[in-house]
Amino acid sequence: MEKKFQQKLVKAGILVIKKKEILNMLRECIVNLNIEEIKQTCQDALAVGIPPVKAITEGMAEGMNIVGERYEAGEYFLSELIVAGEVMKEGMKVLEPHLKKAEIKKLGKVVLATVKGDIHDIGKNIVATLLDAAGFEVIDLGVDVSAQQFLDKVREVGADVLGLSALLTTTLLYQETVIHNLQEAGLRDQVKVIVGGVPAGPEWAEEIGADAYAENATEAVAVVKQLVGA
Ligand code: B1M
Repeated sequence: MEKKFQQKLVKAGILVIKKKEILNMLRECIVNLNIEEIKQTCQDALAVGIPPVKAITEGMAEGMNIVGERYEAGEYFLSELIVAGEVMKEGMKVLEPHLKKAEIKKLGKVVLATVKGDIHDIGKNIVATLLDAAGFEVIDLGVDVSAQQFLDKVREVGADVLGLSALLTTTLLYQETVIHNLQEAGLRDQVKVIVGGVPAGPEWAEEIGADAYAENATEAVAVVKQLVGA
């Protein structure tokens, strides 16, 4: 084998290992609540060519899952959940500007929020960011949003899609309430509804009369595109 070619292979191999290492480091920064190093690690990820979406979904978000498991196991407490959320948000500050943005927003309008009683917004924010980057106009209403607020905004902006995020088994039920209220208000036929969040699933979406479910943010973009026929 030609020496130059061999060297290229070695370089490529090293780069693959480096990328894996940095994805692990991103995960570890979240798990170890390492707010000092998260920004630099995100910058390192970009420097070695890890796409920002991958750094979010296969790095930091994986760390969040581990934090959740530790919380469930009684190894972490609420304070750790809060700090993990802050560490992830710091990382997002570095990665978000590097997500490629579609120049013209013409795919459709999406009203999105976390439902009433629920203040988890990290996953919902990622969904919003990726939809925005894919060319949707995203109207993010934030967290703890009531059915009335959803309805008002859908009416006001003529939304094509309504996105309901819920992370708690208790607040999951509120997704159904919003859909019910849309029906009552005669708006259900005008807007497609997508639901998401850890306790949701395709069966749940079907049960409550949503049009779609997505497990993660990248899937959400694909699903919302389908919903608007893009
Ligand atoms: Co909370 N929390 N939390 N928490 N928290 C969970 C959800 C929990 C599973 C932890 C656990 O026990 N393992 C548990 C829920 C249990 C249950 O209901 N079955 C829980 C609990 C119990 C609580 C409190 C009740 C704790 C307490 O006070 N005793 C409390 C509730 C507060 C409230 O909302 N009223 C609470 C509070 C918090 C913090 C504020 C401290 C913090 C949130 C900070 C913030 O969001 N700004 C927090 C955190 C960080 C978590 C975990 C650890 C991580 C959530 C997260 O950000 N994940 C979480 C455990 C876990 O999920 N494994 C947990 C990373 C994020 C990228 O993923 O949010 O799943 P995720 O979003 C994904 C997908 O779900 C999907 O795409 C996203 C990106 O890929 N997706 C959508 C989300 N929304 C979508 C919408 C879509 C489509 C896809 O279309 C519209």
